[in-house]
Amino acid sequence: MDRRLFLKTSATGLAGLAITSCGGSGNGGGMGGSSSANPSLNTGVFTRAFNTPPELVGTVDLVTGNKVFNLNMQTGTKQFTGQGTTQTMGINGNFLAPTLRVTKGDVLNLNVTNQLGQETTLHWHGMRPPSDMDGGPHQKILHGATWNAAYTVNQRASTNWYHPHPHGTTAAQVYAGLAGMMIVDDAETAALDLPKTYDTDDFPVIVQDRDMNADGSFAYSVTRMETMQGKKGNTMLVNGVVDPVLDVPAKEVRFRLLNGSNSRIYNFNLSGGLGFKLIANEQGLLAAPVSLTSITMSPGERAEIVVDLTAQLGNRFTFNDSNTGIALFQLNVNQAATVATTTPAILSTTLVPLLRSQAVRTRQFILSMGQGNVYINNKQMNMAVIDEVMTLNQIEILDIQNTSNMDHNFHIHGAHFQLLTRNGAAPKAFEAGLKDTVYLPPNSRVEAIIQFKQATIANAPYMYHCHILEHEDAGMMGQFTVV
Ligand SMILES: [Cu+2]
Repeated sequence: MDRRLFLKTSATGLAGLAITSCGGSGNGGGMGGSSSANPSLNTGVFTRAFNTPPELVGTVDLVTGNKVFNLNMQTGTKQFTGQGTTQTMGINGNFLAPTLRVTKGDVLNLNVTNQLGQETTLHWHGMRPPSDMDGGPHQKILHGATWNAAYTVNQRASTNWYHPHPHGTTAAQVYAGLAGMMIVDDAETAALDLPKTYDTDDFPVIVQDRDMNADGSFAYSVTRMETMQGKKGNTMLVNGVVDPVLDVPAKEVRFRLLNGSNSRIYNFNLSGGLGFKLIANEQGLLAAPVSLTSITMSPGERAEIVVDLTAQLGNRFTFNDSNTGIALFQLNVNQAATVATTTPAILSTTLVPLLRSQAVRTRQFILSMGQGNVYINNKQMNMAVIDEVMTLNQIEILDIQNTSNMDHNFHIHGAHFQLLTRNGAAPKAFEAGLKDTVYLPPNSRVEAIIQFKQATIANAPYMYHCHILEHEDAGMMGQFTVV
């Protein structure tokens, strides 16, 4: 897509967002190239209730046995802090979306109605539906229309998410609030002694940053520089709330972390040096827990962590981002536990690593920037061009290189991968396991091994792209078929 067209469609996409009190603020409003001039509204004082999105388990169709979900993509308004009101988008609500809860083997019937007043799509990030049910840029939903996505859950337990994916306007729609979690359960995880009671000891944590005016309304603008750097704001939301406090029992607590931001990279930790165990990344359980004191996450990545608060009754901790120094939410350990859990030392015996020796070819993806544009393999997304043709069931190495001086990452649809190397060395333990999104810091390289197990449907290619959404919209995306 050419640059002017991109800016034009972006502006259209943003038309529904209020830009209130943006004049005369005296802080530059992001002009002049810095990514966000508005100061953070995070206060370090946690007064708002933690928001756990409602869980939607679907209704069982008595004839087919399918699980039916009705999802309404709608507009709304919301006050985040102060008196400022922002026009928002949400699913079955004003901002964000319900957590969809499904089980391996379920046949899903997702009825998605678009009431946004603009074209959209709805993509199941991390799920593995047939390509015509993927919700990518080709499965357009016009305003007023309902799209039915029907597919069988054919993957292990994992924390996934869903968000719009229309080419050129994804960033604005996600920023306005269209994002939700999609959790898959299976027998392997059900049998483990892990925290697993939703909203009691198992919590979604969707982290997003927003550029906010002093009154808490969104100061949405995307300058050319912001497009190149990725839109960032200095105010952090957790499940759509600024400065929330979460009351938790004195036991192991599980957090399903999602970096749902357009472009910000976080490095999360807990106050007081409190460590945690990483038990899963994007595509489910690791073989064994990995003890960490911090974790880096780029947009679209997920991580499930267990924090042991058994001996912490009466104490409070903050969950922080060390990249900005901002405390995102507070844990208030104020309840005695009624049931304990003990995270096992072995989590999964079903992870079968793909081996370099099994790969029949290496396919290169070069993420680059130049003259204010973003590229993969020196090309920009063209809806009419198939960039790569994969062979069904073939095992390949993806050699992914960021040759620019800025952050990127790489997400692929319809398949998952394992890292072989990062900058020539073995990947760190926290990047073990199955992934669908991987961070590429400036001038870095990863090798990932992958098998394409799902043939594409005609006229419905899968996507690969940078998940910095401004980059994706600007064309840092390609399409592939599996035949
Ligand atoms: Cu990028």
